[in-house]
Amino acid sequence: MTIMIPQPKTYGPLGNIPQMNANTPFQSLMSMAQKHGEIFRLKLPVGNLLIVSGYELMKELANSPRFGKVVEKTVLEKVRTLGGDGLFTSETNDPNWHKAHNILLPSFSRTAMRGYFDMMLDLAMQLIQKWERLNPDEEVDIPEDMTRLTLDTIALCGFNYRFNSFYREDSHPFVTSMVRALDEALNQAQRLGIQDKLMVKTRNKFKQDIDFMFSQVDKIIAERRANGSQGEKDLLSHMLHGKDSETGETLEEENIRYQIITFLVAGHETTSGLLSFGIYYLLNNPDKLQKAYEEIDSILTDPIPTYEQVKQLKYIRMILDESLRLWPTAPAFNLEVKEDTVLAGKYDLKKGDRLTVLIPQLHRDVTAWGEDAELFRPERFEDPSKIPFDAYKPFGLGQRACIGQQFALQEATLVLGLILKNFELIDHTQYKLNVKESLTVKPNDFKLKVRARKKQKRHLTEASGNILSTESR
Ligand code: FDE
Repeated sequence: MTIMIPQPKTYGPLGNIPQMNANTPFQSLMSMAQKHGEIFRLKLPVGNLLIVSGYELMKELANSPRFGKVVEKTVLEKVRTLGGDGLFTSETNDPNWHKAHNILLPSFSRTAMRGYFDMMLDLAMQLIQKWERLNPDEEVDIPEDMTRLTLDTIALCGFNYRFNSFYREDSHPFVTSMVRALDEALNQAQRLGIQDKLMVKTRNKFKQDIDFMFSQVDKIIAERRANGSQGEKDLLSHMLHGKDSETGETLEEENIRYQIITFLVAGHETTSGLLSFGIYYLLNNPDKLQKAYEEIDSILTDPIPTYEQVKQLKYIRMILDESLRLWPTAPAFNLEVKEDTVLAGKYDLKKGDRLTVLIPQLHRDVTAWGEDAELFRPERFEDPSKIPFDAYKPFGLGQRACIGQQFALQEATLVLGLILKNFELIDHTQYKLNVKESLTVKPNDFKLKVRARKKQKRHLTEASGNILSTESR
């Protein structure tokens, strides 16, 4: 016997629009999920959606070929104007997805990460140096500086290009165009077709921004082709020379452009949001912060950390894992039902139905995480055998899971480690979390002051420890 999938009350032709806050759609969905449960139906101008957030259902969705990623008609299709047939916005049955996936997988493997370490460190040190030079009363905008860092890191590791965001007040022109175009892509997804057609000026600007981005990236690719490789270890050199192990084919020029734009889009806000949430949670959990400082002080003993040391930062990694649990910065992904089927023995689904997995709500399912699911507790990730993996999907699933996972985690571990090694963070506004949404989520208007850590004091306590031990001898 199957049961009806619940649906919140609809308002005639408006369907469920009145329940959606246009600025915080994910948070609207989260509160509806609390009310309507593991799966519910929504009627929106873009069509009917099924919103899924239950552990029991995910066990099946994550492990069955009856479900697979689609580039849905709302948001991803708009982002496709920028990302083309790059990895993120291509369909799984597109030959270019397979080719690029095969060619790029080794570039994102765990072992490949060592090759990016020095470039990541270069940008992390720029952040540290900027903060060291601030006057005591100056504030740092955490998400803004984290975005400078992650964007510059993916550009340097991606195609050996420096946006030099720490040396400018305003964004690099490419970044301005990218941010504006992404914003407009999201706005288009929310506007009705007719409204959209009327906005001629906005549409022209959108086209200009995209043309500008394409021309800039094409120039970089052409220059690299012309000059040949100078021993760069970046993604671009892998893309120019890599061959698909199945077919022996290489990537086409236009596809390489789309991949580069894809990495910039996918790799910056997600990782910067992760770092911002991590810092937010540490400040609000002093005992965890203390534990993090202890790990940093015992492992990052040299001024410049090594790749091996960063790999040893287990507690920092757990902090990031737990931050991604409470606020997975890419908060949803979409699956299509491949054949008529029954989900979890109770819900009828039809071929072509679209499922949206609402990750933050899945990550708070008490049946997987326990009654304290809302609490920040990195210790959940201590013992891998105790992690309910089907209820933990910050990087999506299956073959379409995030290719940048190791990259993002290595970068974030290094940066959070270096921040804690060098600074004391001061929450002078007693910040209350307020989550801002775009394609990703991040803390809105989150500002702190930073002070160099009093290394002096540590030496003093160490010294007095010595005195004590001499005395007690
Ligand atoms: C992807 C991804 C995902 C899935 C989506 C869907 O399904 O639709 C997710 C969920 C994610 N991703 C998430 C994330 C988070 C973080 C922190 C990140 N992410 C990061 C990064 C970095 C980089 C570079 C990246 N990322 C990238 C990417 C890509 C390319 C993709 C697509 C893949 C395929 O093949 O499809 C993704 N990412 Fe991420």
